[in-house]
Amino acid sequence: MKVVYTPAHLLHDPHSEIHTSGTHSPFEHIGRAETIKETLAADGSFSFTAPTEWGTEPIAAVHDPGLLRFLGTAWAEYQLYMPATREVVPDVFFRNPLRNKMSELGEPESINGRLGWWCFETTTPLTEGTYTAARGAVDTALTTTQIVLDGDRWAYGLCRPPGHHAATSLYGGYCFFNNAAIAAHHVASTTGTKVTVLDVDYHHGNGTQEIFYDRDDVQYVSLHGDPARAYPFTIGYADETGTGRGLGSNLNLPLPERTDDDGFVAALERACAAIAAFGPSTLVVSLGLDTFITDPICDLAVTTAGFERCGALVAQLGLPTVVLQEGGYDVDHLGENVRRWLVGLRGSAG
Ligand code: OKP
Ligand code: ZN
Repeated sequence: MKVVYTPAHLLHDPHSEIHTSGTHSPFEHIGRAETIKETLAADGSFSFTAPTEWGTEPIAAVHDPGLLRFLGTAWAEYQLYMPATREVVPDVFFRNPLRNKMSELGEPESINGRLGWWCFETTTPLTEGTYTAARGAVDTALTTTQIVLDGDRWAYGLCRPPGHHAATSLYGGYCFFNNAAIAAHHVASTTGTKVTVLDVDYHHGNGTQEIFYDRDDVQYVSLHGDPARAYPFTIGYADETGTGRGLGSNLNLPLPERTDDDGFVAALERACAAIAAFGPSTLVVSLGLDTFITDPICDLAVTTAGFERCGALVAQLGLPTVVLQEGGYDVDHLGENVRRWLVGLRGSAG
């Protein structure tokens, strides 16, 4: 199986994150991608390749061009206002009720105002190299997709930073550009065929859902911690099934606390049945390993053996499969959990 990796992710290197109302070392850090790379390299059966450059066009096909522009210049602009800041985070967010009964406002002018306009939460710092790293993750996703479009049965893109919380016009949740959505749109738009994004990360992929919510050519299916208790709290409920032409092509399967291997696999079986009914040409998997039993910020109880079962179940769909990295924060087990999921997927096919 081919693995797409770029060291560009090392340029996104925040030193702190706001966590439980205090500061904490970031859960989403460079060591995550490095341990995955090292574990897959040590296995010996994965072949590594670097991404090619895809430019901004496939990003602008999915995201607001304003978001793309903002992320490209925000760190440098902030330095003019407040130099020598390592992490740039908003201190005010635009919320609709602020301007209740008033005319709609566009993007504000000042850098602080714009941060709160394009970002939706506090745990996604911009650093000097963040934009380059985020562009690298998109290139990784698209190169992995191309490998599958060119005929490989599956491929794995070691995307970092992750992507599934990034919406059309918002970044947040450790995500800047929605790698999986950009990949899925690329397949749908260049082949004219249907695509499914299967999201098995612990967190609901609010960005991916929002991007495809009114479309019938891209299905979004997600297993995640119930937003009644889990991030992102205001989206990811079972009654969100799509709108307009997209009605029926969005499936959320919220899961209770401590869901174990059997519970997760049972939900994944439901997901796979819905995918088979939709009939996509291609599957894009948003692969998060933060459903793991000892993940520091999540509360499900999937084991390493469970991840292999999940990969094997997804393989039974018999679809060309683009696997893209999302979350997973128990770094001591992350590499092995990814490896086992991919071993399950490829089975004895090598
Ligand atoms: C990204 B992905 C801990 C709370 C973190 C953001 C979670 C983003 C998860 N300080 N909030 O879906 O794994
Ligand atoms: Zn997650």
